[in-house]
Amino acid sequence: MLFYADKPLKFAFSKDIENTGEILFNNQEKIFGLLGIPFDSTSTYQTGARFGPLLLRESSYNFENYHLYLDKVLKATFYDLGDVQTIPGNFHKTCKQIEFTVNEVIEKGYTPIVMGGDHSISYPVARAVDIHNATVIHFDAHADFRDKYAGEKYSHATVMRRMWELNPQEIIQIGIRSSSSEEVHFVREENITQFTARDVKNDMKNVLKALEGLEGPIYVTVDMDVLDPAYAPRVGTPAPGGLDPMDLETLILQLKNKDIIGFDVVEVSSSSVGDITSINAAKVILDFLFLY
Ligand SMILES: [Mn+2]
Repeated sequence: MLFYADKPLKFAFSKDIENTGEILFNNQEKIFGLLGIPFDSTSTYQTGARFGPLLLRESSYNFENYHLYLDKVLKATFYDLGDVQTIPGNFHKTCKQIEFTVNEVIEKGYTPIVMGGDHSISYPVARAVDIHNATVIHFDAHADFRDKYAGEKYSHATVMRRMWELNPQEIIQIGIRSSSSEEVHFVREENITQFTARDVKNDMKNVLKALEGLEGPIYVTVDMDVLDPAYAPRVGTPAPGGLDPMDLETLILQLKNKDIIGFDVVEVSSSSVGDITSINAAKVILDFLFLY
């Protein structure tokens, strides 16, 4: 690589796999592999999450490699591995390619960080990561527990139901403020831990306590509509009354010292440089990386 040159279309601060040669893995530290999944064929309202990975990478150049609140320089080792090839309009074929690719990423020793894409893409990622016996932390405005949406089993609106079927240890939902009555019934029947957006606003300490007590492997899925549309208007399905970026930062930083086996950020449908939604989404990924 030229000393004063860089490839702008990889995530800021990430290592470039082509120029690094053989990657040396040891068991001492996690090495993260960033993957984009430009797929939005299940979106129902604002489409454009296929541009999420592109705009997320672009927005990532807006940040320092130093975290003021943590008083820490970014030390995490992470590689931008590029985008998974998707088949627009075909979830099933795309699903197979995502699962295959994330499996490869894991076999090579990386912990995957995935940039969606609409929320349906979290299901094949969770299959590859194997969330059986893991705790799933789900940040979202919506419960996503429908069995079917518009007659379809696989959708951004059913993704947590499909993930629940993979038998995770527990699902903890944070920021929820929109559900069907069937979903509320399901949450009660299946003892899902759910913190609404108002729970976060009125009793953040209680939410932080629940996260602090977690042991064992954890998979994290962040639907950016968890933020209020004031901060994340370019998402598939905006819902008023959401979290603010400081709430989300506090919650992500609470994942320190946890065994995170996979992390995804989805539903960014930004379409222009400097868009507030992709800026907030890039910040979520960087906050997570600052934990290492
Ligand atoms: Mn969702």
